[in-house]
Amino acid sequence: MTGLLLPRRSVLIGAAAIASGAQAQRMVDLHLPGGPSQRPTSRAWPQKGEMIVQRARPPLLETPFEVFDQGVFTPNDRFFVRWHWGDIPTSIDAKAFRLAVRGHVATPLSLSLDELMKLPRIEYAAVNQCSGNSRGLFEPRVPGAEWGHGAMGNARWTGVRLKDVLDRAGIRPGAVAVRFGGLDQPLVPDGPDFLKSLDPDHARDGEVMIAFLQNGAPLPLLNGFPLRLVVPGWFSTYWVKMLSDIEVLAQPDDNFWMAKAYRIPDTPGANVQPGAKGFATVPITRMVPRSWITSHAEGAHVAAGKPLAVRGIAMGGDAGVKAVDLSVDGGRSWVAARLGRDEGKYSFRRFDAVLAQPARGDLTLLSRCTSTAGVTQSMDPIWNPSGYLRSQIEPLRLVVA
Ligand SMILES: Nc1nc2c(c(=O)[nH]1)N[C@H]1C(S)=C(S)[C@@H](COP(=O)(O)O)O[C@H]1N2
Ligand SMILES: [Mo]
Repeated sequence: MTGLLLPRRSVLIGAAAIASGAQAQRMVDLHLPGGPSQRPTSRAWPQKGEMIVQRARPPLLETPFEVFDQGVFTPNDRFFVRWHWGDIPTSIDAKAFRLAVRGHVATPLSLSLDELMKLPRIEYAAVNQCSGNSRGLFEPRVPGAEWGHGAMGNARWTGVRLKDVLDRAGIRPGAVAVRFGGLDQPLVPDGPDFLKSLDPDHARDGEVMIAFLQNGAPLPLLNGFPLRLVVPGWFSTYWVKMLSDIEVLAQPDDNFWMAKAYRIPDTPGANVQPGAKGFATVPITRMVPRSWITSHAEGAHVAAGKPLAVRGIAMGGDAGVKAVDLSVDGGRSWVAARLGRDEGKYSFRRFDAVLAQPARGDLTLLSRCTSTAGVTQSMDPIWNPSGYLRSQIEPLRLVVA
């Protein structure tokens, strides 16, 4: 049975395929305010359809936004890709692959995929969103990958509980962190390997998953074949891909990716004044509510003289979607949208509404999500120097003609 779920053959992507990843199909306008806004797309990346190429090495591939209008789940071949280092295995032998569990444990493990897949399975939908999703919309602009809104995706993940694997190894008393590493390597000799940690209690919450299926199929290589961590409700920096090493630590994890990178201001909404310095920081962790209208592109023309049907997607962050409201008057008044099927609290949720006949001229539509935790998106823009956690209401400008 496991042979059906994971290919016995190696998954291979050649250097030539990676190099040709930059071949442009068309240009897409991401409507980024502070600089170049056009990006090329490519279909040349292995196991991927048309993707926006933000960077070729390491691959940073953005999902064209219209994909989010096509369904509540993001197809694997359109799912965004982000790696920190360019040295990614182009071939994985699923038979030879082992997941190590070591460090402050009673019994170190080296698990084959077959052994891992004998553990009880869990499955749920969850949004994988980069901490820097929508960074390119920050004003003033901040350095980093200038993503539009497509550094996110929603999938149904299948795997085993991280808890079950950790309990097999037996975490010893005094453990303070569980650290995860993948098969990718730094390109430069002294570059810090990409490692992320969770608290032992979080790691053992029964929800954090070692996933081997994404939307019912083996993970695409660029999304972490054969195994990745899924940390539902948390930003994807913790969702370590090509997961090969789990190390239980008896001291805090002070590696670069925990202590220096992926930190946000310790202020309400992670917001500081542009140029601010010397503020305390904390690691970025939980996601917050967001919503987007997907039925219309920025600047689209819609017909005057008839009601306007709109639809979109929302996420609650670390909770479900309780409500989505829409406004055509800059947020003075709101109408409730109809929510689509509930696919679970960590999933995207669709919404739609038919708005009263809009007046001719420019029309700005706003959508606002409220999570089941009672958090509502705000109109106030967020700014921080790393361009993380963008979550304000996103205006969509249309022309009624
Ligand atoms: N091994 C490994 N896992 C990783 C990363 C990485 O560089 N190496 N990047 C993380 C970050 S910051 C993001 S946004 C997600 C991207 O997941 P995706 O490429 O499947 O969309 O992978 C995460 N897991
Ligand atoms: Mo990320």
